[in-house]
Amino acid sequence: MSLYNRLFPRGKGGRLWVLLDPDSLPRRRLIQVATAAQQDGAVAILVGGSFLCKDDFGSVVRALKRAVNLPVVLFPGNSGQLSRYADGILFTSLLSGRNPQYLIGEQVMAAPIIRRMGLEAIPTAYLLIESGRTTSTEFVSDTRPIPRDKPQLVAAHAQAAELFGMKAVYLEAGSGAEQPVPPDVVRAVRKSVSISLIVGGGIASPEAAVTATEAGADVVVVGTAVERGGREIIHRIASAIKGGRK
Ligand code: 1GP
Repeated sequence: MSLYNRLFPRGKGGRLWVLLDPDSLPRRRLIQVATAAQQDGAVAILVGGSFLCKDDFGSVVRALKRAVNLPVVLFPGNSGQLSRYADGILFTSLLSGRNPQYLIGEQVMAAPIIRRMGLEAIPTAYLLIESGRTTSTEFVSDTRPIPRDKPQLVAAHAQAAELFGMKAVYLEAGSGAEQPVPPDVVRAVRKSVSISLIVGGGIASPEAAVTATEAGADVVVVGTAVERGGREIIHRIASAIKGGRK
């Protein structure tokens, strides 16, 4: 089965992916969190970050892959975050921005390497939504997020992604965002496109995850809350959103 079909099984919404930033925790803790995530109901592990300082990305991915049976998927902040040990990659383009480096430049650098590694790439529109303060993604990418009170503008970006043939949209408030993506933005995108919908950034409670899911997210991504809160939060969020929209 393709990675895409494993990540987005038909008719099954309400799925939790856990994002691990290799810089945020010692490797031993990353493995513990990934193992706990698997036991507690997460269905995939994303690995990456907009700003990484350590130089052991590949070996972290390999260690995670050895530790869990879940798909381990690259979510790279740039073309340096690649590893053949992953199951595949969210091949993102920062469509909300107007910086050519993150629209196409990093992707051109990465494409031959991804091909050589044999990684399945899932073409994904990455849309940064304003969330209350400057996030690392905003600063590092030197792009402006889309205003959070403009759902139709966000939806237009998602429609452009679908017309390009992309398979998923990732609505991103930014890691540790003060405010997650507003539900009316998620709803507007859900109504406008039929491609898979991923929502992340600032989701730190079962309630916030349910709000995103009810608004139409197929997948909720949680990183910071898992790093801070440990396994209990994984179990609570995964249970709360299981089964998707009510
Ligand atoms: C960040 O969407 C992810 O790229 C997850 O965000 O760390 O705020 O959960 P958090």
